[in-house]
Formats: sequence, C-alpha cells, structure tokens
Amino acid sequence: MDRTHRRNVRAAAMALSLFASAFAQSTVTKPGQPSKTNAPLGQFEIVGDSIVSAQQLFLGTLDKVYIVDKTEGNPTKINGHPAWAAEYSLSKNGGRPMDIVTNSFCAGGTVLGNGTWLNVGGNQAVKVGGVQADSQNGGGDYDDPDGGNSYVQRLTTSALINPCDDESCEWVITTPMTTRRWYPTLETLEDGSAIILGGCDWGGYVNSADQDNPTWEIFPPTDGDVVKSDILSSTLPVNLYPLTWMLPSGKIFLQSNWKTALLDYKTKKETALDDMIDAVRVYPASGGSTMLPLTPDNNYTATLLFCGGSNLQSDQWKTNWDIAAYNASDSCVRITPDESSSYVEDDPLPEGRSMGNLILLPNGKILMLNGAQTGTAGYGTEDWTLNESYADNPILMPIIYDPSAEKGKRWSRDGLSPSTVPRMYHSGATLLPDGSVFVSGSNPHADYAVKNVKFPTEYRVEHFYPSYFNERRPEPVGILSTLSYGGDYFNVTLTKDDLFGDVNNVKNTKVVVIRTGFSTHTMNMGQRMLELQMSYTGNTDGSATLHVNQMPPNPSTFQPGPALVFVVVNGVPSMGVQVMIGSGKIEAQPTAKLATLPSSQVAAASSGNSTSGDNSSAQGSNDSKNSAAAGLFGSIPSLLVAGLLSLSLLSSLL
Ligand SMILES: *[C@@H]1O[C@H](CO)[C@@H](O)[C@H](O)[C@H]1NC(C)=O
Ligand SMILES: *[C@@H]1O[C@H](CO)[C@@H](O)[C@H](O)[C@H]1NC(C)=O
Ligand SMILES: *[C@@H]1O[C@H](CO)[C@@H](O)[C@H](O)[C@H]1NC(C)=O
Ligand SMILES: *[C@@H]1O[C@H](CO)[C@@H](O)[C@H](O)[C@H]1NC(C)=O
Ligand SMILES: *[C@@H]1O[C@H](CO)[C@@H](O)[C@H](O)[C@H]1NC(C)=O
Ligand SMILES: *[C@@H]1O[C@H](CO)[C@@H](O)[C@H](O)[C@H]1NC(C)=O
Ligand SMILES: *[C@@H]1O[C@H](CO)[C@@H](O)[C@H](O)[C@H]1NC(C)=O
Ligand SMILES: *[C@@H]1O[C@H](CO)[C@@H](O)[C@H](O)[C@H]1NC(C)=O
Ligand SMILES: [Cu+2]
Repeated sequence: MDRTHRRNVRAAAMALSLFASAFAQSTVTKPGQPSKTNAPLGQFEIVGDSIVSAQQLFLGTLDKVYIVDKTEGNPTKINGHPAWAAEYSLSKNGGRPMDIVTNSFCAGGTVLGNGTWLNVGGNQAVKVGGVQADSQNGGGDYDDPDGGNSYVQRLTTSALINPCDDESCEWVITTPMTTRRWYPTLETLEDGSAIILGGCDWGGYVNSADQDNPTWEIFPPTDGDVVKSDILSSTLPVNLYPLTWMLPSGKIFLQSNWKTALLDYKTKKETALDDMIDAVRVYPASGGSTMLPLTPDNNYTATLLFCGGSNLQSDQWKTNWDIAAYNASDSCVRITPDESSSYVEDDPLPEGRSMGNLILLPNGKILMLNGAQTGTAGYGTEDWTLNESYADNPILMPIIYDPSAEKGKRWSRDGLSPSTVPRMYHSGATLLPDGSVFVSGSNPHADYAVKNVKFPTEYRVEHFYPSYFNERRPEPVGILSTLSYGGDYFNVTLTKDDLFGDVNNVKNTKVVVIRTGFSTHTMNMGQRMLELQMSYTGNTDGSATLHVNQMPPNPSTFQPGPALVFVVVNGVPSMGVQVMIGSGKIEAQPTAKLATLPSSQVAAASSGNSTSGDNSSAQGSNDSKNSAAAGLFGSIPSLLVAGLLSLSLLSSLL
C-alpha cells in the first residue's frame, strides 16, 4: 500500500471517530468473561509470536497490541524489506506486520487526547549489523529512512469505535521536526497534546555533549518553540528518556540522572526538587517507575514509585569495565512532588533489578516483572559483554507491590511462579483488558540474533495471570463511553452474581480508570490509574447500583484520551472496557463541578427493610467530601444525550 492510500484510510477513520463523538453519553457494551479459562494463576504462559521484537508496545484497542521494533533483519518482510512493526491481535494470538517507514529505534510514544497514538524520533537509517546505511532516504538492506529527525508517526485508534479492528490502520508520517531526538520521552498534556522531551542526535550507550538535545517541544506545535531545559542540560551523560509525569498541580515532574525538577511548561520555568537517592533510575540504569493509583482516599495526590536501577556516578558510565557483572540496585523510593520535594525510602526489592517494569493492575496492586539482577540496559561489542548484552542474570520471578500495605510488607511473591523467558534489554509489558499482563520483547543486539547467543532476539509473547484471573468477573451495566471532567454522576448496575452472592460486597467495590501507556525501555509512558468517587445502593434482591462520579474536574489529574474502565468487586476486576476521557479533541477540556452522590445504603437482603441497614460510605464517597464538591447538575447539557445507543448498535448504523 502506498503512502497516499494510507492517508485516505486514515482520513476515513478520523471521520468515523468524529461522528461517534456526537453520542457522547452512550454506554459501552456490557463486558463479559475472559475467553481464556482455567488460566495458570500467578504464572506466565507463552501464547503467541510478536512477528517483530517488542522494543516498544502498547494496547491500542481492546483486541490489538501494537508492537514497534528498531530496524533490523527480522525474518518477516513487508513491502520488500524486513518488518519492524506489527499489529498483534489478542483474540487470534497473532497478527500482521506493519510498515512504520522510518527507523523507530528507541523512539518514544503516547496517545493524544483525540485517540491518535504518536511514535516520535528514532535513529538514522541503518544496514545489516545496525551500521549506518549508505542512504538516509531509504533503499539499501532495510529500506529504512532516517527516523532520528524526530519524525512523528501517527496511528489512530479510537475509544468509541475501533477502526483498527478491521486491520485498516497504518502508521503515517506527519510532521518532520526541526531537531533530532533519539530516546525522547513523551507525556500527554491536560489539553490532549503531548510534550516531547530530550534525546540525542546519534545515540550510543549514554549521551554526550556533542550530540545532546536537552530541550522540549509540544505536539501538535503551538508556538513552535523548542525550549531548553535546565535539568536536561545539567545531567549528562545520563539524561536520555527522562522520567516524566503530569502532576495534578499541572506541573510536569522531570527526573534525569540524579536530579529532579518540576517543569511549568506554560511559563517555561523549572524548579529544582531534591536529588534522587540510592540509584539512577533513568535509562540505561533503567529502574522501574510508576505513579501510584490516584484515589479519593489520597485526595488524588500523586505519589511516584521508583524501584531498582543502578547506583553508578556520572563518571562511571563508560564501557571499559564489566558493567554486566555489576549488581543492580534493590532500592525503592517514593516521592509526592506536589507536597514534598524529598524522596523517602520504600521497602527494598528482594534482589537488585535493572529493567524491571512496574505494571498497574486493576486491583490497585503493582506487578514488577522483566529485567536482570546485574548490569544495565544497552548492548555493545566489548569483550566483557554476554554476546553484546550489558546485563546478565535475568530475573524470571515477578513480584507484586501493594501500595496500601504498611511499610515493611509491601512486596510479596505469594503464589507467583517464574517465567521461562529472560526479558532483557528492549522488552516491554502492558496490562490487557482481561486483567492479564502482556509481556514480550528482549533483544540486546545491534541486529536480529538468534544463533549461539545467550539472550536471543525474542518473539515469544507471554501472558501473566494475576490471582483474580479465573474468578467469575463482574459484568457491570451502564459504564459511559465518554467520561467528562466533572458533571452529573451515572449509575452502574451489578447483579447478585456480580457481587458474588452477597450484596454487602458492594462496600468493597471500586470503579477504576487505567491508561495502560506506551511501554519501552522499562517505562510505560503515560501509564496511570484513577479510582472514581462513588456511592452505592444495595437492593433487597442482592443486586446493587453504583452511583459513580465523573473524572475529577481537573484534566491534569488524568489527561484526556482513551483509557480502560474496570469495576472491581472484592479485588476481582470486570473485563476492562475502553472509554474516552474528555472531549475527544485536543483542546482546553470542559470542566464542571462533581455531582453530590446519593448516600450509600444497603438494604437488609432478607427482610426487605430498605430504610434500615448500612449507611456507610463507599471509599471516597464521604458525605463531607460530596457536599464539598456539591453542585451544578446538568452544567454540561450538551453531553446529556440519552445513553441508549450501545457501541454495537452504533457500529451497525455505520
Ligand atoms: C489527532 O490530532 C493529531 C494532531 O493534530 C492529528 O494528526 C490526528 O489526525 C488527530 N486524530 C484524529 C482522530 O482526529
Ligand atoms: C484529604 O483532604 C482532606 C480534606 O482536605 C484531609 O482531611 C485529608 O487529610 C486528606 N487526605 C490525604 C491522604 O491527604
Ligand atoms: C552482588 O549481589 C550478590 C547477590 O545478592 C551478592 O552475593 C554479592 O555480594 C554482591 N556483590 C557486591 C560487590 O556487592
Ligand atoms: C556468544 O558467547 C559465547 C561465550 O563467550 C561464545 O562462545 C559464542 O561464540 C558467542 N556467540 C556469538 C554468535 O558470537
Ligand atoms: C441513579 O439511580 C438512583 C436510584 O438508585 C436514581 O434515583 C437516580 O435518578 C439515578 N441517577 C441517574 C443519573 O441515572
Ligand atoms: C428494620 O431495620 C431496623 C434497624 O436495623 C430494625 O430495628 C427493624 O427491626 C427492621 N425491620 C424489619 C421488618 O426487619
Ligand atoms: C441511615 O440514614 C438515615 C437518614 O439519614 C437515618 O435515619 C438512619 O438512622 C441511618 N441508619 C443507620 C443504620 O445509620
Ligand atoms: C472521610 O472524611 C474524613 C474527615 O471528614 C476524612 O478524614 C477521611 O479521609 C474521609 N474518607 C474518605 C474515604 O474520603
Ligand atoms: Cu534502546
């Protein structure tokens, strides 16, 4: 398919998503049960072949994981050259190669507020062995035009209809930018645009002054400014893929090498916070990192968790010594940057770990998996490497962190079993709608390498099944397909079966929103989880209605764009449904006050005594809190279109 054709396909998909957004208040189809039954709990299962190696991966629709590799000699071909991108169908456990055109080597990515995914930056064109190609405009061994010039590649998936599920989606090149970015980080902003930070011109294990790009810019461009960052300018050589999160305060947390800052991108000013402690967390030390779930209980205050990495000082990032034998850090730290500028020690890992991803699970716990006990990210040809790998001693055992457990008891391996597949440099993981975790990738090599090497180029896809996986899943009815920032609450109904036969389980029910993010280099850019405010009415027949508030009226708390919603009863999540957060457009998001929720109530099931019973609030639905947020029912009338058109109906109308 030529590029003109691809643009036409894209234009059609865009028109479809615009039409769908007119039915903003429709509800999603009731989620069912996982197709997988009798899953091996706490274990990994090899389920499929990723076609290309999963250096980058993300969940784009309920059925599709998009995989992006660097240019290399993968055996699967597309348009006459090796493929380095793929669309993987979860229902088919296989898929098709895609043509991502330029060399996407160590690119960054995120999803915009309108449902379009970006893949930004990369490396120059290469030929066999990963060495510079003779032409930067395509042709040669791999036909891979230069990707370093910050090309933005765009792939539209939509929360409302899934144009990609008919395999019509392709990556298209949009704006070539003015600066080169290899290893940039992307973060979606509160208006649904994205900030693109950092990177270098030509790559390498770490950055250097002669090729540094310590700047940021916004896509789609507003004033076109490329703004110099103080912290990125002062953290060589370990300032690639800085760790960033949009905070509820509207500032961007920015962590690079040992330094930390808050960036106010509107005034283009940075404020220093305390230095990182114990270990470097950014690439190539590659600690795991995530924002902890934002909940009514913590007043939607962001706390960031960093685990593992490597404690090298800035002058030790040289490749003339045996890095692969050097112990990774076991340190975990937390910071709550809108409240405190300091890091605090958290429970350490049982062993040091570099390249361990932290994946938010819908039950509020955090799974750590992948990575190695010694060494760091990266590869090279020095004589101390393990067939190019800069890391050794893969950690096959996952481990689970409970943010709400008391200090000293947060990590657990109860009921968990190891994987059989080392996941070294260039691997990734993401949560899936069925609550399992997709794991793929590993390729610490300049090119495709499978023969006689310790850590081969991996295509095996695994699922990890958390302990809740085989439970009957709640099947909530009434989840809106679009959530606004404030406004009227909505009702979600659960049957007696959904409440495991006991209406009182409604007191231990939560509605959570998760953005699974863009996984690469031990980061899941954009990953975040928010528990909605709710109260409940338990009925005498054992069913219940959840009264669920919209998103907090602050888009910096959870940026606009597609996300999954799960209803979690006693720690057992429903299947995730895909919804759009916000207006579906890149724009200042409309906000309104949150509604006052009805007070929580459970009727005594056998007596029909509906005036008695338990008035206790569900978590986060304090009467005091609700009256504080009181007001403005129907303040966004344009969204109050009756919610009768289900997703499937809508699709069939089209
Ligand atoms: C989303 O916005 C980007 C940037 O303006 C644009 O390239 C893309 O086509 C938009 N997607 C949709 C579905 O409108
Ligand atoms: C949340 O806010 C309330 C009211 O301002 C306060 O009483 C409470 O301590 C806060 N909780 C946390 C965890 O910060
Ligand atoms: C590295 O870690 C291993 C395993 O925990 C430990 O036995 C060894 O003493 C550590 N080496 C150094 C130099 O700290
Ligand atoms: C991988 O390393 C081993 C051990 O050093 C060596 O014997 C082998 O030849 C290497 N493989 C390749 C493809 O170089
Ligand atoms: C939600 O359900 C309650 C009864 O449980 C009803 O009074 C209320 O009108 C419903 N609200 C909406 C927004 O549907
Ligand atoms: C209704 O609940 C109240 C308070 O718990 C109790 O005193 C009363 O006996 C109940 N009535 C019936 C018919 O169960
Ligand atoms: C529940 O709330 C109602 C109205 O506020 C009150 O009359 C009743 O006593 C409360 N019941 C319990 C068990 O607290
Ligand atoms: C309920 O309100 C009290 C104070 O009024 C506060 O301390 C507590 O954190 C609130 N609980 C929830 C779940 O919001
Ligand atoms: Cu890389």
